[in-house]
Amino acid sequence: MNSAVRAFGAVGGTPRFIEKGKGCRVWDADGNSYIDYVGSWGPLIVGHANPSVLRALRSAISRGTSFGAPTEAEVELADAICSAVPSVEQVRMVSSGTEATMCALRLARAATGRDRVLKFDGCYHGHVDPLLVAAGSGVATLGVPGSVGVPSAFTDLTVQAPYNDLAAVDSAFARWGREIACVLVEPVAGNMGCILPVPGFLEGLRALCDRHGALLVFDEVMTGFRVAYGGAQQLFGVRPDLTCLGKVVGGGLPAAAFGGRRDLMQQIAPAGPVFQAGTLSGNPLAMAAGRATLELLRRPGVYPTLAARGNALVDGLADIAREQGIEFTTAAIGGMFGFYFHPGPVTGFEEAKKSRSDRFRAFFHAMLEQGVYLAPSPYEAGFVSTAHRPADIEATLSAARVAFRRAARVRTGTSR
Ligand code: KE4
Repeated sequence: MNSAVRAFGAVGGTPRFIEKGKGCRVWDADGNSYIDYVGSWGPLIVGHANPSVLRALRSAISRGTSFGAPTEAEVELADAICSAVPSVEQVRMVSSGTEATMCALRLARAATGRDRVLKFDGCYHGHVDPLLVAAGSGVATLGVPGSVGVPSAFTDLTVQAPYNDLAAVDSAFARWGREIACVLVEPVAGNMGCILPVPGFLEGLRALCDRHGALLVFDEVMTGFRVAYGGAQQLFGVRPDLTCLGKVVGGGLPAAAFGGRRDLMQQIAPAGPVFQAGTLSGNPLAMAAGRATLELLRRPGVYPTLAARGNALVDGLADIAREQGIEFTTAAIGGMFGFYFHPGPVTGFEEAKKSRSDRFRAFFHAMLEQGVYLAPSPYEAGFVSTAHRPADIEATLSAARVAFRRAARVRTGTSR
């Protein structure tokens, strides 16, 4: 198990060992096939074993795997990212989203000369020590406060606020205004289910950061190239100072990035004094897979189709839950979605934690048994790909009619 998130800790049972994927489906080692809504936790937006991505990889691998030196491929992917993401003027490639947020934090602290960082309860930014505070995703799934092994000295400078709560952020700035280097936020929260920013939330963060001289950092590791080609910042029209990217930009291979204003990025070594390095940063194979994926995403109609698939799925689920009298609420934006066994609305971590995880558990297994592969936690988002067809959504909803009946039989409500 090379990531705690893949364990079935929240749902019980045995994780499936996946043997292959093709399009929107994966096959386990026993030959069972599943309609896949995990998509390797987001990267597989163009489906498994996409022919264009495989072609690009075959071409790249025929020239070697890694050189630890500049290559044209990494410049081309960097150009594609800078052209796509409104606030990104310069970008540095790294190998994971965790690395991207870790570097963005270091840069924000260096650029402002301040030490505190503000994050939101239920948001997850990878497993870098100072951000393992009230984190979502696997940390929430396992119900651990953060992680043992992280000295309090490493988290004492991390300020927390409830997601979607501008007043709490205003209070934090009132208390630590000149000490806060940055506000780090998932512009759509995908690590406590799927929670959209309430109108004015992102704009309010921008205004507060401007007023107090802090940087606004969008963690778009999940939303980047997922909710729109230019990410959530293009969709919501809010321009952060720094952006973290991952998942889709590697097309299923290890690649991530952080970038933003040129005056900030010029402070990164070797141009500036903020050290950053990485053996496999800009790896040619990952660059090839990322570039091929982004090329496919530039085609007309891709994002409206992803959104239509995601909306058809969550609207269908909500209709069936309503027919069966089950408290249920959903969210979807672009190709990502989430749902809660909760009457709604769910705008933050406290509400998400009150959803009926016992019913989620029953629903999850009933879907798995019928060949639908969801994330094994109520604190994760789901993803559709360009390979999901209307027939796949219909098959998923047929399975859900059975799964909701299984969930409805769970009477004793245990919210955790
Ligand atoms: P990685 O280090 O896992 O590449 O990225 C960390 C990260 C950063 N920011 C956001 C918004 C993220 O969602 C993630 C990683 N997401 C989890 C699933 N919610 C990855 C799954 C896993 O850790 O196995």
